[in-house]
Amino acid sequence: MTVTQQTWPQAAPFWQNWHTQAHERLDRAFRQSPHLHFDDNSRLVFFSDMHRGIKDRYDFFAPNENLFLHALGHYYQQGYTYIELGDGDELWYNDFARIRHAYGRLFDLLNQFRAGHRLHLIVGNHDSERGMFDPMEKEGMPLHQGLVLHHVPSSRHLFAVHGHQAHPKGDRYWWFQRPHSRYFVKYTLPFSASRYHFSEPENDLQNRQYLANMPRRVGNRILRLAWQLEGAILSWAQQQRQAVICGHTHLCAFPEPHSENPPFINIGHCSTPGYITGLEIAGGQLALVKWKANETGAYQRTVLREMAVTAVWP
Ligand SMILES: [Mn+2]
Repeated sequence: MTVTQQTWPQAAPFWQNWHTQAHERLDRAFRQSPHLHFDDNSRLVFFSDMHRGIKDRYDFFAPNENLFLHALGHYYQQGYTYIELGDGDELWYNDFARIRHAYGRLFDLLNQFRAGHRLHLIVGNHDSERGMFDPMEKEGMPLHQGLVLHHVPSSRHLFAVHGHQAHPKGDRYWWFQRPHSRYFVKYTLPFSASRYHFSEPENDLQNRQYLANMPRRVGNRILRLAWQLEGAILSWAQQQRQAVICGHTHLCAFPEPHSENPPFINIGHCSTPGYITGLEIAGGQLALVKWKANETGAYQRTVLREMAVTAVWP
């Protein structure tokens, strides 16, 4: 398979070890995930990686709040079920109570989805102040490791998971990593305000996304871990013959039409000011979408790429 060969030199024991451990964690997440059945009348929408903070200078979702509320409000009106695919909240930097207070309107909307049994929360690494497999909840609502989506008419499966399970070291050092982020990294990276802003994905994903506001070569060095991590998920998807929908790396991915590669979808993120990306499943179609303001300031939705659910395994 060409995709993983680019990112995973077979000879290096480190990579093999990483993939073995990543696959074990993905297996475990898969076993712990509840199942959700859907058909061609179902409407599902996924967003991830808002990293909601407390609207301070480290909260890059704040400028997107109205855009996100507009998009999610649209899906609420249209009868969609909302699946938050991890890293909704930035708990490495903040306490949940303060985030909840800063984003009252957004949590009200989430509670409206919840009241209609139309909300599912999937855990991301930043949703937890503890280890990744520790039980977690938000306002009494459990966070799941993932969600196994069954398309009833075609009996095809899609596995929705945040994707941090494929990180090489897992989160063995969470007790160090979380406080280290909160009390050190946050204040000592003068470039942090621009560091994780990503270039905007264009129609049909023609461009490769990069880290904006820094030289391309420097950004690519930082992104290398993201590409390698996706390589670990791809090889798991291939071995398990399991289509995957993930987030975590903030980089959009969607199979090309008639592609031989395993169906691997990354829904992108919502924490670069100016645009958000997500995934819709409706009418038996998967569509990677982008929302942003047009020249007149009106919020607009564009489909970046789409395919039929039945084309997931050709
Ligand atoms: Mn993440």
